[in-house]
Amino acid sequence: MTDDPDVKIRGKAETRTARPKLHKVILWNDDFTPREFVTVVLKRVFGMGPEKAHVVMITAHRRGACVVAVFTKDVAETKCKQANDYGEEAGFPLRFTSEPEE
Ligand code: TYC
Repeated sequence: MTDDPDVKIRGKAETRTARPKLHKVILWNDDFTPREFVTVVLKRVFGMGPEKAHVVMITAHRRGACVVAVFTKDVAETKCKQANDYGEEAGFPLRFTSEPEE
């Protein structure tokens, strides 16, 4: 028996369900990165269309941060690095982070 909520009990046997936690990518606002640059990065790295990229950018701008999307841990970390590298190469403090979903 177990208290782990990821372990489901079916009948007499225990069935372990491999359900790796998803990780959310968060975009943080700053005072220096141009809005247009943020939307370009969202389109390139996260495959967003222009409207969605604008909504995510403006949400981070107004509220301080915005969840971009959720991915497996590896994909979330890779996309954060790609997006942060774009900002760094252009000399902007644009910052994406990732963390496990609750
Ligand atoms: N606040 C920036 C500006 O006014 C734009 C911006 C939006 C930067 C979202 C980062 O995550 C961000 N130029």
